[in-house]
Amino acid sequence: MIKKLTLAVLVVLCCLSSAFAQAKYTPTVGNMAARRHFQDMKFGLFIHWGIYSILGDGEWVMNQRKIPYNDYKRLADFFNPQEFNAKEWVAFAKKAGMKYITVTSRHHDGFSMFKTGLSAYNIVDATPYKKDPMMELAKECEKEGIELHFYYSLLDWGRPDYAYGTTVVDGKPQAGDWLGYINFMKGQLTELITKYPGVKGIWFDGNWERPKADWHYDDIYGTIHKLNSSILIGNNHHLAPKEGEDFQMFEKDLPGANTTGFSADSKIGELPLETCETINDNWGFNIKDDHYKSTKQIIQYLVNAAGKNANFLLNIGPMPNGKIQPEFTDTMAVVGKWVQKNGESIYGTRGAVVPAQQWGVVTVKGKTMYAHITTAPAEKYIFIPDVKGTVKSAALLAGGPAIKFKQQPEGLFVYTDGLTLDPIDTIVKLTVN
Ligand code: FHN
Repeated sequence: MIKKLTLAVLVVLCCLSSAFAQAKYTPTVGNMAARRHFQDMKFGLFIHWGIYSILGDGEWVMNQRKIPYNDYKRLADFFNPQEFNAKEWVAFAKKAGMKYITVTSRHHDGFSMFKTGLSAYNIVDATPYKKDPMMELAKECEKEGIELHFYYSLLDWGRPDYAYGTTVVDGKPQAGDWLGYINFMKGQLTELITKYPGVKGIWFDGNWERPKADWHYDDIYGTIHKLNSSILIGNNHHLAPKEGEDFQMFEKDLPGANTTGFSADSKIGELPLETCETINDNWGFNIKDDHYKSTKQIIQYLVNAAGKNANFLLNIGPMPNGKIQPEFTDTMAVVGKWVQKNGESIYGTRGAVVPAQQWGVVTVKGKTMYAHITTAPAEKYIFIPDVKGTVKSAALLAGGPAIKFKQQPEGLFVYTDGLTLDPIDTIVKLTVN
């Protein structure tokens, strides 16, 4: 009798627990369309901006200089970005040819750069600025047709419920209030998605700090998708994608590479891809960092990312007054000119159709292939393996006479002798039947 009862209780419990678990994630039709659109956009602006910007030493300054949390919090008292102008930020992105912005709504220091009812430690309630730049940005993005994604840190260096530094046992940190913290995040994410117009994506970061914790992603991702099923969720956990995610991201490396050590376990999955990189060496504003990437480096990063079927999210760290430094503006104006001229070979294309070659990469849109020659070929031709269909014509995207080519079963030879190669990217446009 007791045995039968125990069995019955077990069955009920099992049913209950499966009712609580989110079923396998099936993206909606709207979500799939959003993914395609995301892939078409190709180029985005990443922005790291917070109270840490005041110290001009990157966004990890509190942690790296071992500033006690309560002392660090004082930065909020003098964060007053009077020069912030959402129009300038969005115009910067547009001029550079970027189609979306991913901005830090809350970084690891736990400071909310938006008005939240769930913590007084936010830009409206804790700073003399008293305004919400994320709202300004959201409105401006919507007006200008730029997509807005929010970066959101899972890791928090200061909140007692997160209890930074505590050990994780059986998926749960030993100190703090883990479920309370998860609920706090769900609450903030709900605010970000429901109050800010036109939000299209959430970019999580910080899982790597507690890789063994149960982050309750079923619940967190489920909450987001329930609020808006088209929202694209990505998580910078440096692992293969998890159930419920809509795109896969790579940090400071193209998909398949691992120069940073972040991507050792990032097996490339089936989702849309994105890779992020800094314009100098830092994410957040660093006053000493003048190791700026050249326009050539940035353009080639964009081209190589597209060739590997990934978006390129290029980061800037605006100054504490809200201004973008002129070095970034100058560089990106040049990049923007290039994109304006050559955008047809980037936007709306797909990559990884042909593997990257010694001379460069290939992007594809419908029946058009674009061979991007970024390194002078060793021979007087480039070879594109496994071309599907019959190639009808070849010419420089920049214009000019037809280019000689020869198609064989193993691939296509495009002859480059007689061409003046562009030191950044010589784009050969090929039409295929
Ligand atoms: O720790 C962060 C870092 O500050 C920055 O936000 C980058 C962006 O990809 N992500 C983390 C490191 O993986």
